[in-house]
Amino acid sequence: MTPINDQNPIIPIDHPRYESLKYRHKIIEGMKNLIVAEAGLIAHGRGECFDYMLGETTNETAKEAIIAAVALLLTASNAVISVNGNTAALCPNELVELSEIINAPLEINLFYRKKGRIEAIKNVLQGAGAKKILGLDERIMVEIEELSSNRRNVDPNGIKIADVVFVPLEDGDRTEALKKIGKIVVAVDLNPISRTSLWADITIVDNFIRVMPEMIKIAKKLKDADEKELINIIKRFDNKKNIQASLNTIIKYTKKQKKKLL
Ligand code: PTJ
Repeated sequence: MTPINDQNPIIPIDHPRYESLKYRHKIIEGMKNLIVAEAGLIAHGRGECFDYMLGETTNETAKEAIIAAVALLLTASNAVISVNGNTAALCPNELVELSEIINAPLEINLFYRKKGRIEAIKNVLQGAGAKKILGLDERIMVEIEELSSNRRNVDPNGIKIADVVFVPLEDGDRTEALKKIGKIVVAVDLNPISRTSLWADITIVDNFIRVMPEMIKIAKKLKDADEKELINIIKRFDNKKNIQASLNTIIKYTKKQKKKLL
């Protein structure tokens, strides 16, 4: 069996954890290429831990949140997709495709502003076909005063004027700040009790790598739906109940694993 080599990750496809290792190595490679922050590796590991406890599948609860999220993004006047290092390394093609289908621009917004990262992320998105990327021109950026981290610097044509902001894989401060300035927030976070999850209007508790293809599929389906139908989907969705259901999934899954030990 070919070993997993950190320098040249050749992961045997019959490895029981092939998928998980494949994405782990995308994050490692991303860090070497400046796309991912060093802390992005830790964030990814934290996500993996919750994914284990959710059974590493997109369950019905997550699907409900995904449908509501897409409906919300499609009804927005100015939706924007916020891109950080981890999301750019994991699913650049899907970010570009979703952005085109829902007509929401991609804005690079980073917590760790190491020199060269914006450029590296821009390149990976352009390589995936992105034609327009916001958050690139330092000279025009404006500040969100409610936020003290680097994420306060936003594009005047993107997050600043957006009514709905999609923040996959996020740190809690910003979601709270975005809520305080009246934005509607859609989050993807495997941790159902993170501050982001609790503050967001719609929280998709699932792995970003599974969420993106599912969102694209649903967006293609709902794109031509009439607004009334989309609004009904949004109205029927209850984020608190959905998060509770995700926590129940973790409890059930853990109990099932426990029983296997008896
Ligand atoms: O690229 P930057 O500089 O903007 O930095 C990005 C990171 C991710 C490093 C930064 O935002 C950060 O430190 O985030 P946190 O506070 O670690 O939060 C990340 C959240 O995403 C955690 O709750 C993780 O459980 C969750 N998470 C990690 N990987 C995934 C995930 N959720 C969904 N899908 C994943 N693949």
